[in-house]
Amino acid sequence: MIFRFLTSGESHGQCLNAIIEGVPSGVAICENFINDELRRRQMGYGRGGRMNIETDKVKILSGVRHGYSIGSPIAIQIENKDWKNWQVAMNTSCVENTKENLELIDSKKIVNVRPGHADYAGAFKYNHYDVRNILERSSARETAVRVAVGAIAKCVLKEFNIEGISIVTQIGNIKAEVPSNIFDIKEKIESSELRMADDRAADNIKTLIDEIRKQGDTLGGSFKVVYRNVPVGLGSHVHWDRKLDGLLAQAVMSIQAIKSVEIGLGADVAHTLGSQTHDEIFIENNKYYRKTNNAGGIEGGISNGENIVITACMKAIPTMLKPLNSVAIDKKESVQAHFERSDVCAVPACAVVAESMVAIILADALMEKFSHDSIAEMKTNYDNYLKMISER
Ligand code: EPS
Repeated sequence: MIFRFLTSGESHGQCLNAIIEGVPSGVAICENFINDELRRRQMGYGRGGRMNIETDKVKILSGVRHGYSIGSPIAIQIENKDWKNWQVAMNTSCVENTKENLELIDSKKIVNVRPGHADYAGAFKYNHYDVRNILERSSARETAVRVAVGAIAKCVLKEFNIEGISIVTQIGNIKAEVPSNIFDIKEKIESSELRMADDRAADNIKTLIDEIRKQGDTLGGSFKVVYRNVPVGLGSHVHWDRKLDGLLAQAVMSIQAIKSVEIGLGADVAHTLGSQTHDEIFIENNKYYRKTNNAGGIEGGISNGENIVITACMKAIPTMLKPLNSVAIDKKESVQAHFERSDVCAVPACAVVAESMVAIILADALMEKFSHDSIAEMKTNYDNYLKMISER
């Protein structure tokens, strides 16, 4: 990959960090835009108390000068406001061995693993008896900094007029109607607490979330991410690890709690005839076009110029007030799973995270195809390529 990044940070640690490498020089990057993206991720009906504590803001520490990338690695940081409540329990240094400190650290220790979370497998893999050492990093808090990285990828995409959107399609057993051109209703989606355009479904879902919260349970759902103006020719058919659909699926699947990722028709291809699956190609005034986009904009691992359409499903959050049967990994006893403040439903937030992950993969694919040292060089190559394919 050319657009590479690593993140660090624990959910209740001091901050989240990322170092991003590969961003071409000359890309306009401003903190306000990144902060707007961070705000979008923090919204959503069904969130827990944590979102009242955090107001995520990015600090750009390097790689950007006077609002433009300079080609060197970009370091960013998001402070955890909740850190002030965790300075003893999560300190990176040894804390004083006072009775008060020891009791506090002990009160934050978790041994009753939550089924569905990384607790159980992580405890064995990393040899921990306090699964806080696992959950602090496996927490979806990490997605805040991914959205900041995605915002920088979006700054690259903007230079090529490529833009994305996400919409929630289902929460629990309630499906929402999704209009065919969701870009036309962008404002409606952005102003909806559930990232939906279907008011009736949204009202029913809010009632459902309230009920499920009272029951001490949680909800999952699904969402769609669409990107438009993606040129034909990103990704490649020649190797498994260069296929655009494979890269997108991995990136979206890597988001906490995602259990399925589909491109275009997705799972429906299993029962759809070839004649109903493949998007016929037409020509008019020397221009190729399609009437359908069942392929979700990707054929043979290469973008085909149509919108990139991805649907993903998020499982219900495993931290539940009504706990499941589980085990204590210290005493080897049957217990109820641990509960700690959490969200009832985070599907709208997850949709924004997926938009960000898709932006990262598309920006990377664009850089692979059109070079990546400076945005000027990239644009020249891009324009030449468009001219070349239009003359064929
Ligand atoms: C999360 C648990 C909750 C969520 C958190 C993800 O955090 P806390 O334990 O502090 O209440 O709010 O999500 C975020 C903090 C976030 O920024 O999205 C978990 O266990 O995954």
